[in-house]
Amino acid sequence: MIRERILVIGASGQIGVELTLALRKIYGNANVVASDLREENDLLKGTGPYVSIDVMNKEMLHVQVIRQSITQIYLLAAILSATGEKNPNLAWNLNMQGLLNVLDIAREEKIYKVYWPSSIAVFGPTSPRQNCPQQTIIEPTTVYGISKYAGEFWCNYYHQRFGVDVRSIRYPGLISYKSAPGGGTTDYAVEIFHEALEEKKYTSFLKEDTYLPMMYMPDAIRGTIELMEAPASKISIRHSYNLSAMSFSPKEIGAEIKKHMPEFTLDYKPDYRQAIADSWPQSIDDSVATRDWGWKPEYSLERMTKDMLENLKIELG
Ligand code: NAD
Ligand code: AKB
Repeated sequence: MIRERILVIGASGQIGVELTLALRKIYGNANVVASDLREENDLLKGTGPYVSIDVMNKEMLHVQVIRQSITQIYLLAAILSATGEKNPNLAWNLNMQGLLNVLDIAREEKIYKVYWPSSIAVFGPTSPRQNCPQQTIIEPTTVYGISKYAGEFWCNYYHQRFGVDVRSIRYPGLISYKSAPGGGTTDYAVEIFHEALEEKKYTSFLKEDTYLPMMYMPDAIRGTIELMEAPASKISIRHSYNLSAMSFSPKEIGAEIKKHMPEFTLDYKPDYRQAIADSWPQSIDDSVATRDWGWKPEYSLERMTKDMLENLKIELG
């Protein structure tokens, strides 16, 4: 049996913190190496090894993979949709070169498994808006979406051509209380909870009726680990799996928060992120993930809202 040594790249980010902690529970603290360009997140400090890695520096990455005897890599470093529209070159360079560096090293060092997330941002205005299928018209209009779609093809290519066991999920917008989101269009659905508790009001940068696919972080972490632990024979999609949990609009999440905090008020001031949101589907068909490896979400809008408010209240004191 292989003794797993896992490298998480981008471990100080919104997903990275929680995924690293979850992987450490399964594989042991010492066997999950967290890495990032920025400093170690406070929640990770003292829980296991941390190394500073710039995924763009292939040589440095390669040295660390060998030195740390890495058997699996989770690549989370990326520029998200909103930041990407402000700096398209940076988004394209990091999202593409970072992935190619990891896939190349995985091939050369015979890394056992690679995880790389894609996004619902691969879909564009010509994709079906409701229950967007696994395979459909995909014409993204953001640089982030273009980079994710190209990345999906690179993952499939490295699997077909070199046998790299790379697996991927098209996450919807992720909602969490432990670590802050990093420059996406769906970030309003996290900010709204912080502002509700701190200011009792929130101004949404998306219009009230903008429906988007969303997921609570515990579901995303569980889904990621379930995909990575599934037997390779069950994985029919080597591009990236659609995954879904809930869809809601700013007005709907505001109403759900109001059930717990009647004094909460919400208004709207749409900005450049509205056009990004309008280019994405409102809901996702994830039946292929359910069929292949048994995916099933656990959190609804109601359950997530209750959990977010309870936990954030504790965090904010
Ligand atoms: P994030 O921005 O919160 O975290 C990314 C981390 O990568 C940051 O800590 C950053 O410092 C690090 N990083 C940036 N450049 C780096 C570099 N050159 N070398 C090493 N580290 C670097 O992002 P996230 O929300 O945690 O997203 C992780 C992945 O999941 C990304 O690929 C993202 O596209 C994807 N995703 C996220 C969501 C979401 O809602 N959070 C949805 C769909 C897909
Ligand atoms: C973003 O809004 O950019 C991300 C995503 C859906 O990929 N949350």
